[in-house]
Amino acid sequence: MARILITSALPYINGVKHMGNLAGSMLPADVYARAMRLLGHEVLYICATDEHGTPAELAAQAAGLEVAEYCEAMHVAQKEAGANFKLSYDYFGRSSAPSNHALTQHFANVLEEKGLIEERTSQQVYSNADGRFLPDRYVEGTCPTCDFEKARGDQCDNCGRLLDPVDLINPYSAVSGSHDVEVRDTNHLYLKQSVMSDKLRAWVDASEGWPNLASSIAYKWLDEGLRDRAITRDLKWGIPVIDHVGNRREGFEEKVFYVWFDAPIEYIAATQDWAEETGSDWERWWRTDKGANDVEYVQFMGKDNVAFHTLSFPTTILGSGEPWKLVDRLKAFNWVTWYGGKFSTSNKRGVFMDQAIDIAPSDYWRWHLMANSPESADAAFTWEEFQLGVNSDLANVLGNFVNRITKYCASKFDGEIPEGGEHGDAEAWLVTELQTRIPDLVKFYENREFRKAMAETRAIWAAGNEYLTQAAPWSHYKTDIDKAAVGVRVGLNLVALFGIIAQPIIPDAAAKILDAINIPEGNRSWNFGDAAGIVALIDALPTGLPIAPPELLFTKIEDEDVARWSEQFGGASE
Ligand code: B3M
Ligand code: ZN
Repeated sequence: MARILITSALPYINGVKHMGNLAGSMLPADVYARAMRLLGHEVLYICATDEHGTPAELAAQAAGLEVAEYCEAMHVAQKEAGANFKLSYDYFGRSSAPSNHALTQHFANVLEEKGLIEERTSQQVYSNADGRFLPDRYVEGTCPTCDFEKARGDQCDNCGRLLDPVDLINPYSAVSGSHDVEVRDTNHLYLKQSVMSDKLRAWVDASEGWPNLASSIAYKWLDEGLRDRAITRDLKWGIPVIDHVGNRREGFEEKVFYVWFDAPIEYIAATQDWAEETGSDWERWWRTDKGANDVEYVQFMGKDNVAFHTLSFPTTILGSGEPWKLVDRLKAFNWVTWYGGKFSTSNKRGVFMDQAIDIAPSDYWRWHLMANSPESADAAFTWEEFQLGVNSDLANVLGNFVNRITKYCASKFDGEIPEGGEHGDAEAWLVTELQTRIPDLVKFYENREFRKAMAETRAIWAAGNEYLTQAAPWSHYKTDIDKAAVGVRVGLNLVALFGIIAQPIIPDAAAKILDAINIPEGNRSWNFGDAAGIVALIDALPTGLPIAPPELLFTKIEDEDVARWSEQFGGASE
């Protein structure tokens, strides 16, 4: 069994995330973590809120709160939103935690010793109206690449290009809107990524199991030539820059580290906090000299985060010369769009995690977002598809199967798994189906091919319905009760199997199903065995085991619901 470290990109602190954010990092990481645990692997799934930088300060200002207070409140809100969606983090930390301060400062000092950080004078946008430097998102203007007029100082939302605020054409202050800005000299620390170029390329060349989306982004940046990047900012909120004796570095008393420098380090710092809280050992997950060589480290993220995870963070890790664990597999996602356009809070387009949970149970969202995962291209969310997926896959295919067979058993076989009868053609057909489909399902999960895993899950559920049509216990009941008993017994074994394979995706419904047919917690893992094991699987439950139909599993989504939600949150009608 393997040891698998999983991280999903740290949700930024400036608000509860929308469903596209959920679908592009945290949810697939959770589904993968659950599947790997079921397969018996030792899994550690770490996430945290990403709390520094200009968006945090701007959002706090808008909320009329001190930034520390704001972050505290939003961390709690995001943690709760994650819990509502059943995200099974082993630890959900904060990048503002003391552990991350210490580790970030450690990395900066080590990198400077190695000659990879140097202090340089640089030009920054200064606002006369605001009396301050304007880092990153504090300044907006026209993108030099695509002419988009509302590009932010750190990144153009239109073409995706990473920017330096001084690159912007016609810049203005995002704080006051003032155009009275000028470029002034100020000192910052620079991370010399350019020096690491060859090492990074060799590492990317050697990587395995990255989807094309991830490696092509890494190569694009390497081919263009890596630029050295400032890793400090003129801000108050953040991790202070210190010297070797722990005082604030001279000339940096008003500066902190750049959010993207400290955020990925939080993956490690959060693991330290987890270890502290649970009395575990963090080093065996992160230090290759302390056992982390055996760890398979998998990262999940949206495509806009790939450059930071394939180039910047690896520069920190590799550049330190210390034995830290690097990512092994990197799963990157495209966007979930809202009817082909952007999610927008201000225009009431799209659903955010805190609203979504009031609309429908988390299982519905989890199923829909995973079945339509933006793996190879952007995927449009629509209420109509949401309705269709929930009604047909969950309610009709899975829900009906479970209800039909458990109710029939309750009414005709005293609610106990019946004995008697022999397997025949229908069972032989079923076994052949399962013997190819179950190993495929496991393989898709192992390869993190989520759409395929969801399609296979659905196909297995559908095979159950086909089996019942063939076995038709209700038509044999009066003439050959043993034959009916076989159909009911095998059907109930399928109920168990369907619940067991549903666990990573729809954990609540899966638990209801497995509870209803009294499957002990210890017997819910994925020990499918080989071909012979799969033969045994369809008749594994002890006869006489009491079962009951579960309470209602899925409520269908009506057309009126779709109409109401479209009006409230945007939809086709706009
Ligand atoms: N906070 C994701 C974002 O909000 C960013 C990820 C950090 S991962 C270390 O764009
Ligand atoms: Zn642009």
